[in-house]
Amino acid sequence: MTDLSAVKAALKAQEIETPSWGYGNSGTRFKVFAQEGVPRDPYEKIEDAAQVHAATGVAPRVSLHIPWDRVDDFAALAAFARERGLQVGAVNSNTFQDDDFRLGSVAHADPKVRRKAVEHLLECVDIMDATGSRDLKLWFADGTNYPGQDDITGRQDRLAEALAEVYARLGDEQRMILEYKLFEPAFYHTDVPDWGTSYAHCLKLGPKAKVVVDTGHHAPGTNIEFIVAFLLREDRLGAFDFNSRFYADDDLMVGSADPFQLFRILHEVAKNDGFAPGRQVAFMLDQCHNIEGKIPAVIRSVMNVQEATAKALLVDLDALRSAQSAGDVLGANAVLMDAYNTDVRPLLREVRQEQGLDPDPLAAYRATGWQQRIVADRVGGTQAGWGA
Ligand SMILES: [Mn+2]
Repeated sequence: MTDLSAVKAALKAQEIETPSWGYGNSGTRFKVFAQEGVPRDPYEKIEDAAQVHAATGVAPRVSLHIPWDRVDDFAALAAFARERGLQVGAVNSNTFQDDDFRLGSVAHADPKVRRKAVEHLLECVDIMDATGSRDLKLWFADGTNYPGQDDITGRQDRLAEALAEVYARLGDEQRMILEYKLFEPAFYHTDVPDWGTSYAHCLKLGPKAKVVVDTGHHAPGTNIEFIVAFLLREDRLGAFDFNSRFYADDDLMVGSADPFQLFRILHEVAKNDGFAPGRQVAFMLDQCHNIEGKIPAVIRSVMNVQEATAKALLVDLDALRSAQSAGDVLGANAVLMDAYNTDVRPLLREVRQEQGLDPDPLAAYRATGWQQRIVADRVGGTQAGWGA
C-alpha cells in the first residue's frame, strides 16, 4: 500500500517553475494576439507569476528570458520577486532573434558571430550572479535548412568550444542545462537535435551540465519516459520544459493533449527518486498560451502537473516490483493503470486545504479580482510579448 501521508508531503514540497514569457502576449508564426492586462515589463510579469504561486502554493520560481526580461538592475528585480515570495529560476538565453544569427550562433562558421553569441551567454551568467539564479538554460536554434549548407561535424566542434567557455565561467552552485529540439527553425539538421547529443556534450563538460527535456521537442511516438529514466539513472536530467503537443512543438498547456504520457513521465521521475530536492530536477513550464488567458492557463498547467504527479506518487511500487519480478505482465500493467485511473482531485483539494490554500486554485485566482485590476491598470505602454 502507498503511504498517503508521504504522498501528501511530496505534493506539498513540489515546486513548479513558471516562465516569464508565459505571461506576455504570444501566438504562432501567423499572429501574436494581444490580451488586455498583459504585463508591460518584467516586473509586471513577476507580479503575475506571484498570483500563480499564491493560488497554487507550488510555483515559487519564475524563469527569465534575456533579452526579453532585460532590466537595468537585476538585483532589484530579484528583490522585487523575493518580496512577492518568488525566486528567480532559470535564465534563458536567446541567440535566435538577431539578424547576425541567420546562419546560427555558437555553431556559426564566422568567429565574430560565435563571439557575439558567447558574450551573450556570459552576460546571462552575470545575470545569474545578480539574481541568485542557479541555472543557465540553453536552447540553440542553430542548424541548417539544406544538405551541404554547412559542415555538420565542424558545427559540433564550434558548439563544443562555445559550451566549454561558458561552462568554465559558471560558479560552484550554478549549472548549465542544455535543451535539444528535433527540428525548427532549422529544417534539415539542428545542432542539438536529441537527448543523446545534449547528453554527450554535457558528459564532456562536467557534472554541472545537464539535459533539459522539453516534452514537445521529439519526433512523434518517441518514448519520452525512457529518456527520463535513462537520464535520471545517469544523474544528467537537469530540467523539464513541460508543454503538450498533438503534432510538433505545439506548446499547448501541459497535460492537455496527452495526460497519460505526462503520468508515464512522472512515474519514471517518482520511481527514480527524481522528486527528491537533492536530485535538482527543475520542473519548468515552457508553453505559449496563444488564445487563452495567461494567468489562468498557467494555473491550469500547474494543476495538471500536480494531478499527474499525484497519480505517479500513488503507484504501488512494491506491488509493481513483485508483479515485474514474477513476470506478471497484466498484473504489473494493472498496478500502473490503477494509479492512473485514480481521481486525485479530492486528494489535491485536501492537500491545498492543509496548506491553507483554497482547494480550487482557479476560483481562488478569480476571487482576488487581480484580472480586473490589471485590465484597468495596465493601460498604455507596450505590452510584453515575443521580443518585447
Ligand atoms: Mn523549451
